[in-house]
Amino acid sequence: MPSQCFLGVDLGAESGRVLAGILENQQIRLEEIYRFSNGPVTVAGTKRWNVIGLWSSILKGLSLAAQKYGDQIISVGVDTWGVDYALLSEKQELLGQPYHYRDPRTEGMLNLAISRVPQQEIFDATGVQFMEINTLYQLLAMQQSDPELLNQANVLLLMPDFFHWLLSGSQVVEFTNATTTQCLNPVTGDWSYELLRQLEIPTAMLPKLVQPGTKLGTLREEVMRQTGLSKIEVVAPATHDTASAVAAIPTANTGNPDWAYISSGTWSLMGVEVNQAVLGKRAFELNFTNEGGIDGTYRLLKNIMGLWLVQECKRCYEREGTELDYTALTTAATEAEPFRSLVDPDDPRFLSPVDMREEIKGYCQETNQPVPETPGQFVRCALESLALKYHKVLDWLEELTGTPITVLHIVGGGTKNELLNQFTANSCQIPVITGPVEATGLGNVLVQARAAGAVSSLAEIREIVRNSTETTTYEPQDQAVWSEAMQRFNQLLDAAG
Ligand code: ADP
Ligand code: LRH
Repeated sequence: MPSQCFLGVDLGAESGRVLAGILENQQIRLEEIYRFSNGPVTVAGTKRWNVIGLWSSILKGLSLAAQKYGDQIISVGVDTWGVDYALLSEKQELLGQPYHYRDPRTEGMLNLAISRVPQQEIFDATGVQFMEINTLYQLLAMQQSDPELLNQANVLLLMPDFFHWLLSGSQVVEFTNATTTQCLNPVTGDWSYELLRQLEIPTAMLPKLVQPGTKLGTLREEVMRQTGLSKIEVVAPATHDTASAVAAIPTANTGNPDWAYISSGTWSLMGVEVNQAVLGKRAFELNFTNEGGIDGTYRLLKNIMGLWLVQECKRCYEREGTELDYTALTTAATEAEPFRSLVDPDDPRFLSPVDMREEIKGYCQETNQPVPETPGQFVRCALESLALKYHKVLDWLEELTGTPITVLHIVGGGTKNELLNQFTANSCQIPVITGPVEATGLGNVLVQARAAGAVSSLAEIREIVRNSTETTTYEPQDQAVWSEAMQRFNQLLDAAG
C-alpha cells in the first residue's frame, strides 16, 4: 500500500505542533511540520488561552503540510491537555476568552461543591480525582462570578473539540477528554446530569459525546482555501493528550495489567490501563482518577505535578536573565548533593506559583530541611521528590488493582531527562522502559489511521509504535539509599497529613 499521511495537531503546555504521521509498511514516521509557542496569556490578571493566535498557527502548519504531503493526506485531528473548554452562543459566537486551568478563579470551588453534594457522591458519579483545575470547578467558578455568560452558552466544547469545530463545523465532545471534566459518569459513559443539576450547572449546553476515531466531517471550505488542503476528513483522535500518549505505549502486553505507565511532561500522569473504572472507597480515599481510553479501556491514574516544577524554576532564572536549558539544569542536578532536601511535588503551593523557587524554599524551611539555593539543588530536589512520589503511586496502583507491577513505561518529553529516568528505576525498584518521546503525537495519528481502516486494534497501534521507535531500559540501582530516602519521604507526607 502506498504511504498515507495523517496530520496531528498537538497543543502542549510550552509549544504546539502540527505533525505529519506517515504510515508505510506497518511503520509510522512522525515529522514535525511546524512548531509554535503556546502557554497562558495573562489578560487583566487572568490566565487565558490565546485561541485566535493558536488557530492562525495551526492554519500555517496545515498549509506547510499541504505543500509537502498534498494528496497523501487522509485526515487531521487535534489533541491537547484536559479540562479546559470554550463556550459558544446560539449564534456561534465565542463567549469570552477561554480560561487556562491554572487561573486561580477555581480556588474554594471544591469546598463549594462538597457543601452542596457529599464528596463521596461526587466521586461515585464521576470516578474522577478531586483537583480544582477540573472543568466541574471551572464551571462552578463561572456560575459564581459570571452567571450571565454561562447562561448564554448554547454549547460547551473542550479545547480540541473547539478546534475541530473551527476545522469542520462539528459540535461534539470526544470521550477521553470528556472524562477529565469530572462531569461524566464512568458507568453510563454519559454526562453526569444529576450531579450537574444538583450543582446548578446548566446541562443543555453539553453536546453529544463521540468515541476516539470518530469522523467529524470534512474541512470547511474556507479552511481548504486558506491551507491548500483538499476535502480531507477531520477525525477525533483520543483528544486528551494523555489518552493519546497511553495509546502509543510500546507494550506487547495490552490487556495484561502488570505494567504501568507515566506520561511524563509538564505533568506526570502515572497509572495502569484497566477494562473498568475502579471506583469504591479506597480509590476515593487515595484520590485516584478513571479517565477514558481507547476501546472502552480506562486509565486508572494519578496526576503528579511533574516537570512543571523544573519548567517553572527555569522560567524564574530566565526572567532574571540567566538562560539555563534543560540539559544544563539536569547536569547541575547530577552534580548536586543527593537527597539534601525533599518536597511533596503535589503540595498545592506548586500549582501556580509566582516564583517556584520560593515555594520550594518555603516547603523546605517549614519541614526543617536545608533550603535549596543553586539551580542544581532546586532541580535535584524536584527530580528526587518526583521519583519518590512515583514509588508511592506505584504501591497504591498495586493495592487498587491487586496486581504486582513488573515494568514501568515512561513516554513523553520528560524521558529526555535521563537522570529522572534512572532515579525512577532506583526509587520504584523495577525496570523502566523509556520512549517514545512523541507518544502523544503517535497516538493521535495512529487512532486516525485506525479510523481510516489502515490499522485494526489498540494492540496493533502499539505494535506499530514498537516497530517504529527506539526504547531505552533503565535497571534499578542503589536500592539501600533509595529505601532510606523513601522512609524520609513518607515521614514528610505523613507529617503533612
Ligand atoms: P507537555 O506535557 O507540555 O506536552 P512535553 O512532553 O513536551 O510536555 O515535555 C516537556 C518537558 O520535557 C519539559 O518540561 C522538560 O522538563 C523535559 N525536557 C525536554 N527536553 C529536555 C532535555 N533536553 N533534557 C531534560 N529534560 C527535557
Ligand atoms: C497533561 C494533562 C493531564 C491533565 C492536565 C490538565 O497534559 O492533559 O492529563 O490532568 O493536563
